[in-house]
Amino acid sequence: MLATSQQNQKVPSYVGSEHKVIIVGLDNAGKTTILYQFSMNEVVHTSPTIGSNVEEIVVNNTRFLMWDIGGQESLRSSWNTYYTNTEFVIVVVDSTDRERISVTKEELYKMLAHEDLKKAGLLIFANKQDVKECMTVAEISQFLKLTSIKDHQWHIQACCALTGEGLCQGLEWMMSRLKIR
Ligand code: G3D
Ligand code: MG
Repeated sequence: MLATSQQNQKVPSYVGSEHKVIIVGLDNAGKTTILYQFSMNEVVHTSPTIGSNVEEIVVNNTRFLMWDIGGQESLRSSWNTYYTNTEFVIVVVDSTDRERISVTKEELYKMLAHEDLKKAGLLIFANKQDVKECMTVAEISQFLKLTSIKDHQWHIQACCALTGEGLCQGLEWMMSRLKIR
């Protein structure tokens, strides 16, 4: 189901333009691994992202331009320079990192309040579900108070970026949101 732009897929005229997606989350959450799973379907050795990586992903003839934005503290203040025209925000959570989930929460609500993200859909990947004793989707949802989010469409998806498990379901949710607009 996943394909990259290199495969020269024909895009029917009704599909329209590309959808801009930004992938955010704290450093070490798994953002770059997820992006490369999407773009190459293989696990790569990653290094902390300086600045940003961008990949075009084509799923069932829908094109997503995905920006992987560095998550180190020094880079978080520049996340907003990427917000213009963003249709989806993917927040990657390291489900093993109980200490910093509160930082994720803070960054999440800051983003949701931003004018340029008013209409953006929110996909949360609860990553690293392969690790024993990680936080479950229910725990993360509760901690992030997701049910209180009424002004954005959102979805939380358990995943393991190393194997790719759960990633397609996340993309499918994004596709389903595009259809009902
Ligand atoms: P980032 O881009 O959000 O900073 P990376 O995160 O994609 O660079 O990943 C950070 C580390 O977490 C990497 O390990 C990566 O292999 C690991 N990782 C990513 N996803 C998963 C997952 O689902 N499960 C597990 N167990 N590990 C994951 P290293 O050791 O290369 O630093
Ligand atoms: Mg990275």
